Amino acid sequence: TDRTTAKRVAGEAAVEAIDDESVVGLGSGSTAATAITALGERVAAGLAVRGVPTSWQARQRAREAGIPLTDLDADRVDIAIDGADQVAPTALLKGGGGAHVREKIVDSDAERFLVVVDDSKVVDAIDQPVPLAVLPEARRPVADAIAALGGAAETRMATRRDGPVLTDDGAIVVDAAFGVIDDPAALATELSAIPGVVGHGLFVDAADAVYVGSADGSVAVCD
Ligand code: DER
Repeated sequence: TDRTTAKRVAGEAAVEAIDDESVVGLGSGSTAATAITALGERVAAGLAVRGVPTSWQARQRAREAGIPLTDLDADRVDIAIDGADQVAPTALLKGGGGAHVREKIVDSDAERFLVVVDDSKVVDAIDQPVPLAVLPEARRPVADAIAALGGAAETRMATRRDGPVLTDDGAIVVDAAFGVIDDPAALATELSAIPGVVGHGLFVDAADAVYVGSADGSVAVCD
């Protein structure tokens, strides 16, 4: 589909920015997956890199792509490539895949953080619910705190098992709807302060460059 082409060309373009001997943060989601595939092809052609996966899924994809793996104890990340659900001028919204806790750790450790998206993700302001990663026993107090901030909290329920979606670290995902978010930095600070919230999907001033792919196969790089 058009979205598939747009995602693929964005991922492939970002991978061209990776230098030999780099430690690469490997993002989660379908757009980052195209970057992992493209990186695997460069590894097969002789590029020497080590990857730090941001999720169980990214690790499996990296292994299938033949990318040697490392971790944050052994290496600092030189460049991270990751997707996003929305890209606004000063913030990203992430967490559609529930990988945002490890993604934020890896993406923020990176010297350079490249975001790869199809053009449907670029917005003037974030207006989708913000995914929170929440310790299960804190669900109700966190929901109350979200309400006190003027938001509406909804626990993300799984479709293929009874019960909630669980992150790789065993947290539940609570989607907090605030409508249009005019000041993502302020909201990010408030969300981080809620006891029991171990991560949220607002990445403020995080991206060093955004690769925006389109259905016609073109890529715009905004940095
Ligand atoms: O979970 C995330 O933050 C991912 O980056 C994700 O939401 C983007 O997924 P997509 O590239 O499959 O749209």
